[in-house]
Amino acid sequence: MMIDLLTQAVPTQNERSQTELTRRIRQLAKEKNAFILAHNYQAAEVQDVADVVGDSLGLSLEAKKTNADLIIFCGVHFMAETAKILNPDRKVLLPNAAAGCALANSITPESLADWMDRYPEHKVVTYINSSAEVKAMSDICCTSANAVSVVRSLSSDKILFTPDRHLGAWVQKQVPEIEMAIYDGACPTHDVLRGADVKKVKEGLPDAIIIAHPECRDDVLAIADEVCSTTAMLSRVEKYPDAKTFIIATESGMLHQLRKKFSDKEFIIADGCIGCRLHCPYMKVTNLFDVYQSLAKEIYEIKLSERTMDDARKALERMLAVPRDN
Ligand code: CIZ
Ligand code: SF4
Repeated sequence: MMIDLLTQAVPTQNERSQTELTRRIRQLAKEKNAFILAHNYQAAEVQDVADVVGDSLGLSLEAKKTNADLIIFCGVHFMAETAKILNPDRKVLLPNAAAGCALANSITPESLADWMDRYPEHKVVTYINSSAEVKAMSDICCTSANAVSVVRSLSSDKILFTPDRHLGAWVQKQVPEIEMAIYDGACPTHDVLRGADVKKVKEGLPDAIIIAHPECRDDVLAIADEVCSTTAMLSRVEKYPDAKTFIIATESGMLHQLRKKFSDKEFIIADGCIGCRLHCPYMKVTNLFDVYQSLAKEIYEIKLSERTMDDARKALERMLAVPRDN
């Protein structure tokens, strides 16, 4: 049966409709006892083939609960690594090996060591968008869903926050009593969006509610009605039962879950141009055929040293003990 599936079609792009690929992926996932996770920023058809869609924290927790033999992580490399660290005995696959993350790549173990030398008294809080090696050097991890609570949970008035400078600055505003040194990385997808772009979209939609991700620049966050992680965006919409239109300042893939959940509301991407700037090339590199191949050939397996996994797991588990902010 398995051989049939592999030799039979693996058809060309034209022959293969998304519906047919989706059917085959689901069939193969059942045969192989595989669990498919997709991040909120993935292409709509990849989100739709998954067992669960969510943010990196929620998906890693889902991965912890499953007893599937294979975990297929449709997202970027650091997310699949996180799932592997939390599930060291399972086979975790990333469907497209080119799915990196410019923000995670902006910090290396060497550059973190350099910052740690400059701030020797500071506790290191590292955003989940980072490599396993960088997590392993950190005191604790955080996501956009728990960053403020994580910083507050430490018994330290000096924090080195890495690698996202916009998320760091947003946290600092909420904890002015803590001295924060903030690394200078940023997500290029969010960083190109300016407050002026969002204001222009809002001018045409004066009643719209603006929801922004904390990886955005502070001029965007300053005009947002809500600032939160992607998964929290789904619940923030419920705070505005009378609002019809929402301007969303994050990667465009997020609109798919919002539109599915709230079919009576309108969601507009904050640069006013779907597929233009708020489009992460790393998140969108994965397509349905990659997911199919990943399952069929069991590629690309995440492999990490035991030592790195053990150290990174300590930073992740400290974070998991802290409740979400949003
Ligand atoms: O943590 C994640 O999943 C990211 C990168 C975005 C978000 O805030 O959900
Ligand atoms: Fe990395 Fe930014 Fe893409 Fe997220 S949106 S995966 S932070 S480059």
